[in-house]
Amino acid sequence: NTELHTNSNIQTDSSLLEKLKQEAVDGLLGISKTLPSKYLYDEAGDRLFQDIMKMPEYYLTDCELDIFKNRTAELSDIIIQDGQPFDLIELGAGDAMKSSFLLKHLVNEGIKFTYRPIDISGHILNELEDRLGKEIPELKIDPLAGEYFEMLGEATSLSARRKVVLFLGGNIGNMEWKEIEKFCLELNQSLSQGDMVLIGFDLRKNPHTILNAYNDKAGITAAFNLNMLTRLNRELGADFDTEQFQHYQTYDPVSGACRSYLVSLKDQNVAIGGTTIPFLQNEFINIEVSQKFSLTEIADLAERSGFKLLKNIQDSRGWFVDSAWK
Ligand code: AVJ
Repeated sequence: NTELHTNSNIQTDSSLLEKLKQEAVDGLLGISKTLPSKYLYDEAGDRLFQDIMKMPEYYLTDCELDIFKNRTAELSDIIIQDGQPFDLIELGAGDAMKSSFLLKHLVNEGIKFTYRPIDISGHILNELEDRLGKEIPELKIDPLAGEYFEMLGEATSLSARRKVVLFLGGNIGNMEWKEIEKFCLELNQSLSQGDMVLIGFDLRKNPHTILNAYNDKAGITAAFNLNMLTRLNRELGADFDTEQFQHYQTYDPVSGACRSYLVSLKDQNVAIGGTTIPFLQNEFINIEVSQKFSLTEIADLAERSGFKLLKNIQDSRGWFVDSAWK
């Protein structure tokens, strides 16, 4: 079984590189240039995101940590349900900093479950498996490297047990609204009766608080975004001059969308995977959206995608919510 996983992961790695090339070139050839934000997370990107999470301005991690540290019993009560063994699947697990509090609690209670972290970054999954193996030796862990739904399908074919899917960190906000709706519908369709999801949403709040979290003075977020270009240089042999692109951040309280862009500082050509991409001065690349939500929007979304909202658990400031749906 372990062997089978290793093999399928190696295959996934080379097809992921092909996909990176295709998606990057397609995004840059469009009328409005864009790059998929999931590609921010290479090894350097993972490290820069760790730095972002340590910034005082970046409240999201503290909020969800507050929930996972202080409301652990409530979280596990919702998740355990009938007491039968289940699979705890985490989409975009990253370093599992928040979920590890829940994992420890479940293990301490003697609950039978397998933790299946799914992440696009095989690198971070290896580190995670090593670390959790030491921190929680009794934990059954079985990582899957790749895209969410492909790996969710794989997880379904590996076992018929009840599934609890974690999608934390406000990662759902990295999609446009249409994609969010499609994602939730697809999630609902790939699950069975009795399965459930726990989704972390960053809530609407003072616009200054939100903008500051993505526009830090030290320039860590800027470096995080510019690293995407460095990654394309390294992995696809592109020739972006990162000095000639500038980070620009916006938050629109009407739509709740917080967006980051890289602005070209001059007319320039960039070669990428055999294609030349022309940039005009001040032309921008759309890098990332971080959507912010109201509780009403979340309840509507659950209902429209066929879920029943079980419970909302918020941090003490009411800035973030983990929403449990069945
Ligand atoms: C990891 C998607 C939750 O959108 O807040 C942080 C990524 N981008 N700063 C977010 C991010 C810039 C982050 N998520």
